[in-house]
Amino acid sequence: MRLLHTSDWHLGRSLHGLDLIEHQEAALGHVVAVARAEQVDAVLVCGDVYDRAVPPVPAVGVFERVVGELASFTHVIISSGNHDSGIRLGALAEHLVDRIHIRTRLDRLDEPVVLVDRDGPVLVYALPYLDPESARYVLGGEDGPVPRSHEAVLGAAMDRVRADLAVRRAGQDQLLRTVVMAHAFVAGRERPAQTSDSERDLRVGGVDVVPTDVFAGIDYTALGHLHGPQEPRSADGLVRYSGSPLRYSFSEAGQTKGVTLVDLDATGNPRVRTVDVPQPRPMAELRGTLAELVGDASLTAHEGAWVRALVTDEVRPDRMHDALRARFPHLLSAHHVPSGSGTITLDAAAAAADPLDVLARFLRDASGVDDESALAEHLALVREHYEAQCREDGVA
Ligand SMILES: [Mn+2]
Repeated sequence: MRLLHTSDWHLGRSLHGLDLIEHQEAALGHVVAVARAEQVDAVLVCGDVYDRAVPPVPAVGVFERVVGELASFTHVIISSGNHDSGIRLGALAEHLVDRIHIRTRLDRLDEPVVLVDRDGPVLVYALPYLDPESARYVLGGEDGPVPRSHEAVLGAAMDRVRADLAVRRAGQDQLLRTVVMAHAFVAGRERPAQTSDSERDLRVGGVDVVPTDVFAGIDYTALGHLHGPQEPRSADGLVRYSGSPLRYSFSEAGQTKGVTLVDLDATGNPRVRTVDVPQPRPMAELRGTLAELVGDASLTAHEGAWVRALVTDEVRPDRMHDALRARFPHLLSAHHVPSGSGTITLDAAAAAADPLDVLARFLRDASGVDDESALAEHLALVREHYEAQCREDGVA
């Protein structure tokens, strides 16, 4: 059985103010062509179909065209990510027949899509993104809700998957091959994950990282969330991120973007290869004085790229943007970062981590309060409201 694994389309996303929808449609057109040429049995889309809960109209149009085209020759299995609104993405999903399978509901996550080839069935459990705060109640048993963590809710979901598998496997000798789709921050025990700036933090709800062990016993685990393709180390079965089809931040400038093709043999052994998706433009982050950036001959290669410029002059040069744009017409962002200055740029602060940590640092610095327990009280209140708002916005 041959599967095409992709994720994190982020339809409707812009890049430093640049609307990417045409590039997204072109990239997904390429994905459709790969699926057709490789005669895949199914395309797996592992969450973050859209960039936000209420996507712009052109993004919905691209989704409809791409999925419609895929469904004309193969199965499409779609699950929701942390950027998607499960309810909106999953509208009518219960009434779809035939080749389009959209899985966004927590109460049915243990019902697999069953694909069949000459070697027998493959069960695809497409888990929607699980928000720890709400999922812990749905997935709890007689003992009450499961702990409020990504590992706990995903672990509970996988317990349900294994229970379903046990029932299906009981009393039959046909081998049941298994695939799980999930959207989470998963890491192997010894290998740090490679993150990018365009992934929205999952720290809301506690520790974000989920160990690969939760997917033990599954032949192939198709992940979404991290935008760089990678394989977290796993004791058994193969666990893999396909990565996004396009670069969505300058931190991804060096990543090769594509899709993953998975061949499951008769025993469920997966063999993977990647197919690159052509990118609309190269991307480059350039650092130097304005004179270097506009004059250095070695930068000629980047003139056609989407450029982020970090200008290191001691004093902010006049008409910095105009000068840069004259050389790099596709300049997307330019910042003045005087060398040797100790200031934290907004980018560095934002990338630092948990937005609540950033706020805590600010409160400590700005209020001069050194009573940590008073601070903790404020922060608990802020966390409560922040997380409630995230849930309401459908971003967590
Ligand atoms: Mn994503």
